[in-house]
Amino acid sequence: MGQSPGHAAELLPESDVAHQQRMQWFTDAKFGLFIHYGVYSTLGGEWKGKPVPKYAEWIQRWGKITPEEYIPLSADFRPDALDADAWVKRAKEAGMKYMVITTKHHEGFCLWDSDQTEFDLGEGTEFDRDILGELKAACDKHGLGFGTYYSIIDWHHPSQRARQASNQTPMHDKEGYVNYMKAQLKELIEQYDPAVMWFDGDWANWWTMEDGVDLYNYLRELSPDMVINNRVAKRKQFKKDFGTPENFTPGAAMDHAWESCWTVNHSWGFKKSDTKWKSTEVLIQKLVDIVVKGGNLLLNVGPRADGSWPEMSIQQLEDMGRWTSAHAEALREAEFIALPEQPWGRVAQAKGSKPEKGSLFLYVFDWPKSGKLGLNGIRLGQADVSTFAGKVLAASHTKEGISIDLSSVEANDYATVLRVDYKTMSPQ
Ligand code: FHN
Repeated sequence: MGQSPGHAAELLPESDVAHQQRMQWFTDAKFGLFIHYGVYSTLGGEWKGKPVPKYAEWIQRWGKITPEEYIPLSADFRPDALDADAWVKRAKEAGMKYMVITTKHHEGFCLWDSDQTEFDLGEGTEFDRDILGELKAACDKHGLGFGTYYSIIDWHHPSQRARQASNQTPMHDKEGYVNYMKAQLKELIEQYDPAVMWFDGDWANWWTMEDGVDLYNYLRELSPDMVINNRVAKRKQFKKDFGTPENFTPGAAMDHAWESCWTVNHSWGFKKSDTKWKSTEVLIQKLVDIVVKGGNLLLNVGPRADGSWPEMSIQQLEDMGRWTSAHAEALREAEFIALPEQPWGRVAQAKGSKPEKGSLFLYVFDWPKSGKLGLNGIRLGQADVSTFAGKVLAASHTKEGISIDLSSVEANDYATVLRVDYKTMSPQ
């Protein structure tokens, strides 16, 4: 699956059943927390007193910071205020089921004490807590999956280090670097047993599909149940274990598992000047839009270097949590149904629905001025019942589909959920 023709390396065999079983928790999860956290968090997107454009975790590149200037900044990275339990509780209360943290972003700094490098949060620094261990323990305690992000490009490793960080890192010793990655990934697996290994940086021109397949197989043997994202190889062609659209939501369901990552403002890493906070309405509607198409939303927060979160992101997650807990069924039970686009919002079918009996969830984003909701492209049997919070709503057939009377429905600010239970359903 996902390999280009004539490709030498083969994925280790896995039956469809085994694959589906391994992936089930992930596809059921629907919503996860992404965390971008590293030495760049100490700068908050500013260099020498001035904001640097673009993503804060890329500041080394866009601020033209040399390795000699950047490396010493790691001494300022002290997550003293990091409260793993509080981070994970915020995620849980927002309705998230897993988290993924940047254990090594492009800057090359490692958030755990790696035997492979000194550029890490570990021995030799004044900070001697194992923050990944704390987060993993908190995830276990609160029932969330723990995931580790790992960048393939590495601006610090001697095989790629240059005067200036770049999009295409030079490569001087690929074999040495691949061994380094494998040793580090083994450390992560042995120490933290991640449920997800989330790669990035696959666009490096020295990284091939074959390298990705080899790494995938290596990891699969080390951790048979771990879920691995498609950026382990080349994201545009490789589909296993899940696709990773970024700042983008596909128009329909896909033939493989996928997770769309978005951030709560603009930058992934903490950036003081970034005020492009997404509204709760945008975030909830994004979550619904993704979930009805069978995907997961991985929503990113960029904590400050000390481990505290910007107030706004705490607020955003709390607001989302109020909606997700009130509409848990309409999120957890949603399955893709191919229907024409509905101008007012989204539609999903409830798990296990069949043409002869089932339910639909309607998520109303834009309130129809007429007070009547037209569900187009569908014909239902006579005894079909549309409900809102247990109240039965009047519904009638129209030329286009059905029309539901919303006069007794109280609109929700973000997305109002109705349920339609039908005895028969057919396309219009
Ligand atoms: O370059 C990174 C970026 O900094 C961020 O980590 C995002 C998250 O998916 N991924 C990369 C670009 O694809």
